[in-house]
Amino acid sequence: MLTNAYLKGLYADLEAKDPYQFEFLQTVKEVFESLQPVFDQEPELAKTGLMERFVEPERVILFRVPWVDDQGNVRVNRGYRVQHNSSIGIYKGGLRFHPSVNLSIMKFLAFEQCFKNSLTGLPIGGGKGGADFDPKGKSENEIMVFCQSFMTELYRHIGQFTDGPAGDIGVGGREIGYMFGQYKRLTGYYDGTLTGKGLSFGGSLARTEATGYGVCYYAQEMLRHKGDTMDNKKVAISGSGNVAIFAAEKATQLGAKVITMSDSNGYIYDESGIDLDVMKDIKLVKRGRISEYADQVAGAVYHEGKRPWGEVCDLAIPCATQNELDIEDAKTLVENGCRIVVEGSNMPTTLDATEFFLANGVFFSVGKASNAGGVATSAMEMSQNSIRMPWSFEEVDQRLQGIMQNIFRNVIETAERYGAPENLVLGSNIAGFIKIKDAMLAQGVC
Ligand code: NDP
Ligand code: 2IT
Repeated sequence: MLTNAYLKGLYADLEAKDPYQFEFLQTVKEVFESLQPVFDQEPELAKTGLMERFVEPERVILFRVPWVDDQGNVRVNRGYRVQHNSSIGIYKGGLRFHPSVNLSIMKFLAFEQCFKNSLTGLPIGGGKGGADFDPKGKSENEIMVFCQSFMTELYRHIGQFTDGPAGDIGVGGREIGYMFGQYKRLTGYYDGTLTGKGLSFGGSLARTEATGYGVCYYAQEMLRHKGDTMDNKKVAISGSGNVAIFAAEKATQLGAKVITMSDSNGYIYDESGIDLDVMKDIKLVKRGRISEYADQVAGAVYHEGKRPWGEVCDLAIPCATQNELDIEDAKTLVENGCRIVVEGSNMPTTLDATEFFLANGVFFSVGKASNAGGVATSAMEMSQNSIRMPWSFEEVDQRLQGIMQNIFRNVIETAERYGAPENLVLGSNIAGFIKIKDAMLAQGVC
């Protein structure tokens, strides 16, 4: 609950100004609730106008994306780039192509990205972008044409010293390739502005795997903190995209059994553990639907229109989208004995479900900490591009593990220091915030 008068007042102002920006208001509320001990201890912070500035993006770019489909029809989508905060580094964050994209979703993602990027310990500020374009059912040519049109406006707002986009939902290696090609053509620069590039043109080894692997490295730290390991754990994962697939791969390598994965149509349950070769073939090669898994693997069951949270598991790792785990799901998970929830997607858990987990002793990590391995590896891709020297898979993976371990240590120690031991929500938000606060104060009113 918001009790600090300054934060409460500011939240009320935001709510009055943008009552329909539900996702943005949701993340601000979660963050403000966490930051209360800081503002209670340092009331003079209120006089700096710090939070009034921090909740406003430094810049929002909203643009038209016209393109021509295979039938010759002119189509128009909305493109966005929210350059939220550059106090600790260039704006950095992914691009999402999904029909649900709107200003609220872009702002929530950009705001979360600031905390996440700060937690990595690397010099990156926060941004996010995308379009309300639906890649599903589009031909290869339509995807390329859309990406080129999107970049034809975006290129003037980005750069290795200003703003570095990457992938997110609906944007993977294929789309980054098309966007990089167009960026290079328009600017003449061959540089590290875009990350998640193909390995033959400046991409980093282990970037594809990094978010999912990082989530599991973080889960490993959480388990270690409890004197436990991944070995023999039953893991429920949602999603079957980039984050979900590589979270499932690393969890399996660490000895766990992944029993569920999903897409927006339903989920599959595989008692004997997901066969990742089959899953990758369906999702990464054929771009098919998850229901096909049950047709190919004996014993697997497909549940149409349902989410996986009703299955008995030790760990739940949501890796699909925002608000995909609600209060009813949270109650079911707890009832079924799930004690650890590690967010792979951004803000998958609703606020009341988050509160329920914390109140019921679930060790719960917010995505801005546990999924930070993706953006951290993007920053490593930029480093390799700058020094014009690629690192080996092992080197990047080692650094990624170190970064995830450091984030966990920072988060758990911060939670302890602010009187909320093991509250990883509070620990993540405060730890991410402190570096940004110090930088913003040092740089004056700007
Ligand atoms: P992908 O597009 O590769 O995969 C997204 C997955 O989530 C698909 O299985 C998709 O199913 C499912 N999904 C998307 N929207 C919905 C919805 N509304 N309801 C149910 N399922 C849905 O994206 P990523 O794996 O890259 O991203 C997943 C999450 O992780 C996002 O929250 C993203 O912001 C976050 N993230 C991604 C990072 C990255 O490096 N890629 C880094 C950090 C966080 P379908 O195919 O049916 O749409
Ligand atoms: O949410 C995220 O952190 C991402 N989509 C990755 C951002 C990046 O710049 O790699």
